[in-house]
Amino acid sequence: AEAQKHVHRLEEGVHFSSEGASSGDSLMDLVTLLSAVTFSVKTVGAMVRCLGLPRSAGAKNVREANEAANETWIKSLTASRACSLLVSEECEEPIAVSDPGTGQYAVVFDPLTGLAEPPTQDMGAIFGIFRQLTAAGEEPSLMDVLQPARQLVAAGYAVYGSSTMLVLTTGHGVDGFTLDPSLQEFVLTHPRLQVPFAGETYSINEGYASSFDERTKLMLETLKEEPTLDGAPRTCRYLGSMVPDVHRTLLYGGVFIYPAHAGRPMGRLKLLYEAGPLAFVAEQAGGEASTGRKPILDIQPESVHHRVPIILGSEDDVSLCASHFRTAP
Ligand code: AHM
Repeated sequence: AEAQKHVHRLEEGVHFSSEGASSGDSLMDLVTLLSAVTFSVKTVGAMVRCLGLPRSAGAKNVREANEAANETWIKSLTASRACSLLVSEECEEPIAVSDPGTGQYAVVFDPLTGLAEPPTQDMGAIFGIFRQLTAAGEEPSLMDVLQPARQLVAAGYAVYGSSTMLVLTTGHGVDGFTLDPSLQEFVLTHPRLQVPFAGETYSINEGYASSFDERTKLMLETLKEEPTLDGAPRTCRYLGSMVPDVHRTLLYGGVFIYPAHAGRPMGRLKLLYEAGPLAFVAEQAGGEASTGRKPILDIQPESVHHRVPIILGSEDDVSLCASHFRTAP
């Protein structure tokens, strides 16, 4: 019983308010959607643990794993009857939920990111929930998801690493939950997560250095030459898997960067279901996220797979990096 006192389960840990949810119905729908997200994360997490096993009942390769994860998210969100529109990184077009119930929400998600063949690194999932702009009872439209990330009602990510973690916000701070495999419950392990003001690591794929523009090259030089607030040199940490790279950055401070470069003039990461929800989490935890010129949260998506460069993490480090992009060329 003493141990049980310290176990706060997911339902008890999330901070809800009726702000942004105009009725009790929509608040209930939001809770239902978060349950569907939790179910998806548990299911995909179990599949991910079996990847690479010769006679795995689940996915056998990257393509199958992505398909299975996508199907899991679509099925559980659809079954919630709490949303009308879905945008997945795995689907070219948005999916209108044919039987939306009372659902007034649109959900954007990347069901499995960072998956490599063979599966040698930690992976993750990212999601964001918007309140639909079209009136109840009307067909959902693209406008329901083409909203700046500042309009998100909830967002979060799952890390499939040494443990499965779910980090989420409903716009009232950020909480982190760790899956207790024996209970199959998410336990509140990181309440009120706060990003340190400054950190010691930077996270960027330096392999592209020769194709960075002058500003990005200068930013990188600054990170290498300018000591941290403690006077220590910075350390580079890059897994090439965005969710664990961002998770480490949020927990310990520092900066995660995926810049534009000659091969990817808009960067690689997608605004709607990668950069936007992660930026929302970062800002809710006291960090920052910018393209260098503008907060990620203020970018108006032009399409569902719109890409943006991203600099995300500790306020001091993001500001140092972004200072290289703010002046006229
Ligand atoms: P995707 O948009 O094709 O899913 O790729 C996203 C992943 C991120 O998890 C990771 O940060 C990035 O691609 C790594 O890209 P790179 O190998 O170019 O450094």
